Amino acid sequence: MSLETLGWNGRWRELFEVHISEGLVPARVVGEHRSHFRIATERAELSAGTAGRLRNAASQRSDLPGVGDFVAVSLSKGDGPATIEAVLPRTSALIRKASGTPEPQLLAANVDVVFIVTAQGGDFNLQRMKRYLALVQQSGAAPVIVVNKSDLGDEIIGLGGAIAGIGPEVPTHAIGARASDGLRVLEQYFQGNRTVAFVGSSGVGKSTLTNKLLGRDAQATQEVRSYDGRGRHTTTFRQLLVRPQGGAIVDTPGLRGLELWNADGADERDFDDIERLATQCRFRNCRHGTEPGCAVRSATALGDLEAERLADYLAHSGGPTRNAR
Ligand SMILES: Nc1nc2c(ncn2[C@@H]2O[C@H](COP(=O)(O)OP(=O)(O)OP(=O)(O)O)[C@@H](O)[C@H]2O)c(=O)[nH]1
Ligand SMILES: [Mg+2]
Ligand SMILES: [Zn+2]
Repeated sequence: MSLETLGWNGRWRELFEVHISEGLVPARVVGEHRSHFRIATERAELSAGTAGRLRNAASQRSDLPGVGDFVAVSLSKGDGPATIEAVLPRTSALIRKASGTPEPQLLAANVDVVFIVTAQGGDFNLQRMKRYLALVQQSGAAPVIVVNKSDLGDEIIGLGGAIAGIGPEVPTHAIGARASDGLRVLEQYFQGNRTVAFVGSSGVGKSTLTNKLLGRDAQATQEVRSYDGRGRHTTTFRQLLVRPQGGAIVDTPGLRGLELWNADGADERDFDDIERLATQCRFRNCRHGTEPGCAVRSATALGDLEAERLADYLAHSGGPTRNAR
């Protein structure tokens, strides 16, 4: 795969020039995991760590590499992981400054367009849309509102005034991802190998739309819960997926933190996301305290899970906070 398909262009070539003499290779970060990154170079997709020098120079966590970053890497001679030596200056940065997280969290870098995805059938919430819009407007990327699940009705489009009130200049498209209804209009946003990130509540169909626009089933999707129509936090890692037709998609997990301030506070009471993470802990009976290989603690450290929510969960489940004496 050529770097151009990944969004590489004259700007990046120029910025990378200083690293050529250092023997470094250009790459894009396509995945962020607990202990490592996945990067794509012109030749291969590889695992990578970050150079200590880079970690020491970062004044905050969002300075460190994240999904979408173009980076300069040194390849290992053997089978070992590559090392990210430098992050090229970003054109945009989608950064969440949520309550409860210790530091600003980088959701995606070098994103040109963000689809703020909502869905017919009860997801729409004007306050939440405004928070998403603020997040995008601060990032340097262009916002686009995508109303999914057209087969379930047209109540949101009927509320046209409310959406227009958010920002009249924001393009809004009604689509049905599952039946591939109206997807062609979205192609324009990928032109010139641009990168589009999808944000929105769990269950609105971000991964379904990702798969349709990629033309393959790259991402897992899951039915919303029958009793309240909410999603199940199926996507747990941010990932950049390259489209064979050009352009890239950053699929993201539903942003719990942005929903915490819902008027009804309902989101604070269910912990599906934490229980899902807990299935990845090394020990079945992990109490998410000091156990090694705890996926829940790792998610907190990565900023994917708010420390506040974890504390709330532990208090409800009788975890280590309650029992710590
Ligand atoms: N009725 C209807 N359902 C859809 C449509 N698009 C997606 N869905 C369904 O909505 C459910 C959730 O879809 P996902 O793509 O997993 O949602 P997501 O936004 O990625 O959710 P998270 O990964 O949890 O953040 C699945 O059962 C999809 O089949 C649509 O156009 N109409
Ligand atoms: Mg998903
Ligand atoms: Zn654990």
